Amino acid sequence: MNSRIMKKAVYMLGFIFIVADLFAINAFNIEEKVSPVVSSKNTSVFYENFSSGVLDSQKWQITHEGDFKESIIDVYDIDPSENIDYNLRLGISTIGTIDDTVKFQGVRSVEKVNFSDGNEVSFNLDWNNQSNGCYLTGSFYLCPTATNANPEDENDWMKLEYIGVPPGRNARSVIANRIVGDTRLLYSGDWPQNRTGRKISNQHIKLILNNKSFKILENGNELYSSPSHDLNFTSAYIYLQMSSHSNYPLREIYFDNIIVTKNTQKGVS
Ligand SMILES: [Ca+2]
Repeated sequence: MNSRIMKKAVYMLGFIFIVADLFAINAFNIEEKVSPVVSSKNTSVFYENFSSGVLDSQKWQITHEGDFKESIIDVYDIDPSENIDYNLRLGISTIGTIDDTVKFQGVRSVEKVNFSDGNEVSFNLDWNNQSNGCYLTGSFYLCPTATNANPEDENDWMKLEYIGVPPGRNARSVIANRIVGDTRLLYSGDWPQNRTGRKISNQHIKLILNNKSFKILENGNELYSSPSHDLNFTSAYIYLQMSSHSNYPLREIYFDNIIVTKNTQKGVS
């Protein structure tokens, strides 16, 4: 091979490497960034940030109850910029549906999560700045039984729920459980004395559970704490749910960063 051909070959190889590098950089840029919140990936017993861009049927089962005009349960990039932030998207339109029923939908974890030894469960619920969130709910359930319908109809569970209050820009929060069919309201803020609710946005929730007690933090602040949770189960399916009354246009909420980690603290103070 003469030297001119050799030079050409070297230039060509260099060009190929530069192009390959650009592709690699682009591939890196379009990956979802891992937030500091989820830095515990390696120590978690359950971890979901939806970064694959699709709903993983090995991890999640879809749940439904009632009739819909339109139902969306998918993984969606909510970041309006060129960055990517995949979330679980739940959306319902109930225009023209049956008047006297509430419609429920969401996902349930395929596997149970054990929280008997002081695990922490955290997630983000983005209320999506509702302009009319009246009677819309976004809920998180721990429930020891599997259903593909509404977990609220099961015999045992605990839930944290946000409910949109009229005229629809604010919401309130509810913590409740059901033990052998007996439903108990644990927390409702200052509802119903104060009916205006409060502004919520992207709520970061952490539940700290052990064999007896539990505590719920909302955006780093304590929302509820009890020395005894009275739950008769120590492992449960995670349900992420939404509900809507009839005759509302399409409304969407988002969940992300569902993580269960081993709590290294002893007990809950
Ligand atoms: Ca995500």
